[in-house]
Amino acid sequence: MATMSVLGAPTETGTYRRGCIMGPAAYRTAGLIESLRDLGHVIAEDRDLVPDTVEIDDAAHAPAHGVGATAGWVRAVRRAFAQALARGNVPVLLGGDHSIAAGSLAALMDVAPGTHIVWLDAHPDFNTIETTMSGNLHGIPVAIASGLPGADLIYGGPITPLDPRQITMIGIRSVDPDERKLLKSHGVTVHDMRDVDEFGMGELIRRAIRRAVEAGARLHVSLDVDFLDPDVAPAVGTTVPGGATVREAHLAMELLHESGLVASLDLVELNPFLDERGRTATLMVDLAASLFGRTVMDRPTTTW
Ligand code: B3U
Ligand code: MN
Ligand code: MN
Repeated sequence: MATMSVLGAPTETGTYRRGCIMGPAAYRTAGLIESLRDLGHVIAEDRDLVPDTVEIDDAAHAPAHGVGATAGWVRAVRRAFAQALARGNVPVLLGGDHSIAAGSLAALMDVAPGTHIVWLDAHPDFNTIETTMSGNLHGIPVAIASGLPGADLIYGGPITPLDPRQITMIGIRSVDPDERKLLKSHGVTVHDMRDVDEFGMGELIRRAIRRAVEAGARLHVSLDVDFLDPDVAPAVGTTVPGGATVREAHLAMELLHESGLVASLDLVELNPFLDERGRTATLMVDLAASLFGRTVMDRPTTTW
């Protein structure tokens, strides 16, 4: 059983669409804390973070917007997440938009630099402050945590960059042209939905686990609501058809749990304003429960 730090980051500065600010409250309303406790985990802290005050001239970085505000959140998340890791806790970061993962990824590299990243998302979020076309900073966290342009600006100081070869992305189905080039040149393992269809979710997750086992690494899971198909998870600003099913997502979580390697989690991009009677929040809570040990029957699914 784990001791956990539940850290809320109610932010929406990385998007144009409002509503993610309600994410942490919706997870709690959907029973996240009780679900984790029912599994035997200890919740050592459960709080919302407060962003740093960062003065940046946004206009100088257009089309990027909300740069200073996002930097303030990223820095606060990085500190709190690193502190939780250093205490030996499992941090569970509740977004907020995905820009805050720049904080969790940097914290991981501060405290546990070998950690492998399982990025479950419709998007790779591998734009830089220079390549972003939308200007939405939820599209840049992986790139800047890897030290690409925008890192100095957002972090305001040095980071230990994430090696992009430590990342496995699954569920990808929307990639910008420059982003595609960057993913290839940096050696990120990207499994698009075609891979999911062709090889199956179980096999792709097993490959990510095997890679981590071979490297002696632990795993961080970053779960974007839009990894899921919008039919089952409508509460997200950037819906992309053709996402993971409920069953695929649960299988991914169960296998990751059984690896025994998962040491931290981001739950991001939930926009409760767009939800239908809490169904997306509830599904995300159920997936978190699977990731942290809930099973239907009391047996492991398989081995790798
Ligand atoms: N790649 C696009 C779209 C996007 C990224 N992340 C989300 N949407 N949620 C961008 O805006 O950078
Ligand atoms: Mn994302
Ligand atoms: Mn996404």
